[in-house]
Amino acid sequence: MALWLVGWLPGDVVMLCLLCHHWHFQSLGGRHKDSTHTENRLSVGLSVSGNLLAAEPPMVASSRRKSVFAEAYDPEADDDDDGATAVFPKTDEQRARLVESVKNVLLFRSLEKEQMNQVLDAMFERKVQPGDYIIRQGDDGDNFYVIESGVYKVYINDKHINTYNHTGLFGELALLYNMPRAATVQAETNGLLWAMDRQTFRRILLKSAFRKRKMYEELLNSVPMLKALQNYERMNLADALVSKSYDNGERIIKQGDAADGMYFIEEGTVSVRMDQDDTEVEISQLGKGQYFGELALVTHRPRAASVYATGGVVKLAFLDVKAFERLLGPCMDIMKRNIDDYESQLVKIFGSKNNITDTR
Ligand code: 1OR
Ligand code: 1OR
Repeated sequence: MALWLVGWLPGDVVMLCLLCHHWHFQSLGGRHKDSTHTENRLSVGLSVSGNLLAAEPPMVASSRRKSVFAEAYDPEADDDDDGATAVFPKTDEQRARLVESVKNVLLFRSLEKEQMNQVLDAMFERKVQPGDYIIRQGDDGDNFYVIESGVYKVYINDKHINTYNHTGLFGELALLYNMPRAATVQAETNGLLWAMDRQTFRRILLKSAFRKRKMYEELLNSVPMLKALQNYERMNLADALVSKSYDNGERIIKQGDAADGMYFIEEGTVSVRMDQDDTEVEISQLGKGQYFGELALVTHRPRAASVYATGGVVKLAFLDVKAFERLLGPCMDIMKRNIDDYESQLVKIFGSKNNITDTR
């Protein structure tokens, strides 16, 4: 028998999925079998503001789920961010290692310098050994972790779903969305982690990170290619994006240039043009929800075409090449298929494959 209740917790907008069915755990909110807690606990599946973070509740809940999803979690209304920020003194050597470890943390990207210093002050070192459980699925969130070294395996309901190899971060979900740990994280090797307590995380990071994820949610859900990503991966992508806007007629990409990233179109249209006999010929127009600039990143060649803003101000979300390589692996096949499409179009328009085929 499955019983579903949908309700609101004070201060947080969460969907409580109470499932009494042999305490069968859903993809969020279950626990790893080695957890020291008793088994007879409720499974709490949480869904927050749209489907960027989707627990997969059973089908019986789907009609109710919609109305809950329409509500937005409001971090402004969250009063979990009072009090002083912890400061852990560090040697120069420790601080240098920490700075190196957090360099590529996407969640920190939108922080001001002062906030970044607070983050560095608040982080503390934790050494781990093979077999150590850092996080157990279903527990309350205490810390958030950035990896300096070590291999860590991630399990949901005892199933291995992810591995971190000496880089990355974990433990952000429970703190961002005020929910139980979505997965278990276990060290495979000796390792070093930098931890930040929940209070500090929420005070410094919650609002900026949450806003950013919310801001890009609609865009990322509207790009068909990104359906190849899991919700969790799309959230990481949102952290990595940088907004850019261009005036009508402005050039965004110049054919032949080296590539530094790709773009998703949030608003407006762009014109793709190729050099042909001393002029530029328009080969395509792209609009909202479409992307460009991926070709040079996939082929590691110069830009195949120029791209201009058309029809008013164009708002774009830029993804740099490093984040592209880290986050868009699961979309590579789709992008390559689109590139095959470019090639056949190229033959139609110019009568030869020109400068695309020899790029691969
Ligand atoms: P947390 O605070 O919930 C467990 O504690 C952490 O595991 C979680 O934050 C993430 O930082 C990390 N789905 C959910 N959590 C994940 C995932 C993940 N991978 C790492 N964590 N998925 C893997 C996506 C490649 C989705 C699986 C359906
Ligand atoms: P890029 O990194 O080479 C220019 O920078 C971008 O224009 C390119 O990635 C694509 O994202 C985008 N052929 C080549 N590039 C195209 C094309 C295209 N359309 C958009 N771009 N063709 C148009 C097919 C409808 C084939 C050439 C005629």
